[in-house]
Amino acid sequence: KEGARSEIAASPARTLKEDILHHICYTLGNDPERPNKYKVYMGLAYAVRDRLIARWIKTQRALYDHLAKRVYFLSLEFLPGRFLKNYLISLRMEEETRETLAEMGFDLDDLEEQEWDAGLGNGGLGRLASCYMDSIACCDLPGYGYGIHYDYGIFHQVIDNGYQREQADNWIRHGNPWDIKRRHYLVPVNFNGRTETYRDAAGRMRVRWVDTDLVMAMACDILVPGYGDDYVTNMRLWAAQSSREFNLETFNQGDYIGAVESKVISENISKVLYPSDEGEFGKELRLKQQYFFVAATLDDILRRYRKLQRSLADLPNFVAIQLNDTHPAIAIPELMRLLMDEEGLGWDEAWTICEKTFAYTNHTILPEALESWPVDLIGRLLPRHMQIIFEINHRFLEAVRSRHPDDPDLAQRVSLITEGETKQVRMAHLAIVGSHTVNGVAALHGEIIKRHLFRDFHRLYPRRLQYVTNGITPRRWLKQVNPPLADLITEAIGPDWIFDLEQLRGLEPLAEDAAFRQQWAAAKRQNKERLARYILRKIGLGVNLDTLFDVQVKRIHEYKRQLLNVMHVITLYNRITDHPDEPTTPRTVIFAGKAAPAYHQAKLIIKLIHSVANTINSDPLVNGRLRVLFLPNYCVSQAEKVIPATELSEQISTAGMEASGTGNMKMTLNGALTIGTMDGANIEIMEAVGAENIFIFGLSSEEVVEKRRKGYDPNHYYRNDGELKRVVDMLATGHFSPQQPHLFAPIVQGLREKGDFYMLMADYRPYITAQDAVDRLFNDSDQWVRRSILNTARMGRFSSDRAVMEYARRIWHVHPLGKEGDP
Ligand code: DL6
Repeated sequence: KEGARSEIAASPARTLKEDILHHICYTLGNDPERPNKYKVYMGLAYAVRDRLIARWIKTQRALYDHLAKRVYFLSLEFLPGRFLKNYLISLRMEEETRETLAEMGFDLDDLEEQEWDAGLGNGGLGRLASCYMDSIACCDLPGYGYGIHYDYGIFHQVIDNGYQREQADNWIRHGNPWDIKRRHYLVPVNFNGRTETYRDAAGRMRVRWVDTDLVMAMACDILVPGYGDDYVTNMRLWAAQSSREFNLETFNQGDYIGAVESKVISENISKVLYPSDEGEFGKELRLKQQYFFVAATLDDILRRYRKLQRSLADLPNFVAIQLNDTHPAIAIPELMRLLMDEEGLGWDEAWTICEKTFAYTNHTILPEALESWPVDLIGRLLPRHMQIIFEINHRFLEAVRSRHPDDPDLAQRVSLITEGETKQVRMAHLAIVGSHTVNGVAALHGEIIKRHLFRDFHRLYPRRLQYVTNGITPRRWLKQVNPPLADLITEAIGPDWIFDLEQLRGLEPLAEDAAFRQQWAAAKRQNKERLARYILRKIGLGVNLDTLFDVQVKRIHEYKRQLLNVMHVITLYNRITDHPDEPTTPRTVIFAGKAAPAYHQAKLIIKLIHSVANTINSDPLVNGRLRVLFLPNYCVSQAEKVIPATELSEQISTAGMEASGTGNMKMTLNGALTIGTMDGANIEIMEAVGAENIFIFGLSSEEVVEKRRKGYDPNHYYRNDGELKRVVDMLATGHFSPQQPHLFAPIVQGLREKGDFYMLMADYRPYITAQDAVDRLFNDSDQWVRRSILNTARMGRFSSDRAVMEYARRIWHVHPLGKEGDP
């Protein structure tokens, strides 16, 4: 086979400039003598893609030669952001490209802005999936991502009079040069219909799914390169296409348009990403999306596996499937269906294969985000799967009852199906029962799922529940986004940190070096300047570079407590206006984030931030010492500008509620100091950087639980803390909304009358005290920078390379290509 293969050159014979012009001419069909930004961006993109494709083909050939076990990462969301710079860095072409573009009269940073973010995810979960794809490629792991090629990604947020408005994000309207569309490769996916039993040729009773509606899944590949070598893998994103078959009856009755219409409707499946990470259950289209991408993916996996000509019993030795949350959990009954109905295996054999193949990651403990689907809906859309789920449940509960006769309620608690009027399938229970490993995403989260969320399952399967602390890719989140700091680090300790982040430890001694501290501070200053220019461009607001850049950027959610941050801002405002002549630590408080379109309280918080900002920014007494701003349309490319400039990273969720967080890691890696609660990965960040280099405050997760159990009284804090009372009263009396004095009443009610579920009132004073300590430290700039260096130096553990290698060793049992013999 080797001999028959044609050699593929990693780079075309043409120079980069010739290549760009070639693509402008022959791919875009434009005159290369008159290039503009868009054409040059597209020409460059195609030139880069050529180089990636060559490497991708080589990688895939090598994988086949090595008969490697592969991991398939199934995720309903990926949040890659922009590709161009990331690809250039991976191919180590950035310098060459800058020079070539300069020669042609263009600037790379400027050109990069031509690219629309690929926003195919809501936030943390999708961005994590993209970091893991990067690390899978960088660690040479045989792995692929699988998801949906949405036409519309996460909505574009605009702010109108302080209110969030959503606009459609048609990210591919100008075409996407990075997509490799496999138009000929269409996988059939069935819906609806009914099941029937029949006897096969051997006389065995079998089940088949018939009279279905057909939709086709078209494969679109987006390449994912490693760093500085030839390894390239891909995400395969499925786009829905109507089947070629018409509804013949309608067609023959002369209703041609009607027949076409029903075909076209099926293409809606991949139209739009659901813009919320929770609460979309019951929406038929969402379940359709889940099954659509799962069915196409499993078809693809088995097609590839069949080429190996091995028995199906061997599948788990060659295939690992990771379920990124429960969104793809319908894969479990789908694999059962394929193995039994299509391949003729018996139940036990098929179930053993499933259990050994799947693993499931839980990303949330919020009850409202735990998926459950009405039995009726699954029964209608996927009748065969509903039968299989019932059977899984039946066998599982029988085993539970016989093993635990002492606990008669246990079966009901762990059942895959809820009792009650509308029976629901609990997808997390399905995922746990059908997987060999279930993992949380940080140490605390791992404990919480074992002790609370999935306690019964932990008892049933004592070794199944684990955790792998999340990680972030150092290529994008330091090298790419922060050139001044990355260059300084490379100058100081060499470039190996880019693929071995633990090397950052080498910076520790330099924290004591005054000259290095100065260079470190200068790099931060450059990033602050860049962000200040961006802020001016986006919202027309000037910011003072000598102020502390205090940043909270993430989805807007009550548990993330942007409101607590606002309460601190109002406290600072009151102090300044009470004592205008007293010196204060000047701050620029920056917010950004999207609220789910139907999440009214979160949207009201966005309005509140704007109202408070308007009042403070226009008060002459404040005189530039405090500025508050909200950057519209938070997305990956915006994060890339904000994070390197951050000095204070706000990670202030109610303890026990943030599964991990990854923004916390990105900011710390870029030299920010954290103010945060003992929540998610904050705890491990504290352990890594040292408690003296981080500002930790507030209730622990056990204290939160204990307080709720004992009966929490938020008004106790209101009555006993003068500053807090004043802040809450200002919200209640319309201080920031004089035209509509009751505008923020729902926020006050949440705090005072509805039980303050997220415990802002209890954490207010500890938070303010921690913020006061921040102020003091920021005034000692030498100490601040020293700690900033130590924070970065100790972040090695939070690389996504470490995380995926943990998955590879402990969960997937896959090896880097060429290292199959390694333990
Ligand atoms: O694990 C990635 C990320 C965590 O860092 C966040 O703490 C967590 O909130 C987020 N979870 C989601 C919820 N999705 N679901 N289901 O995005 O996951």
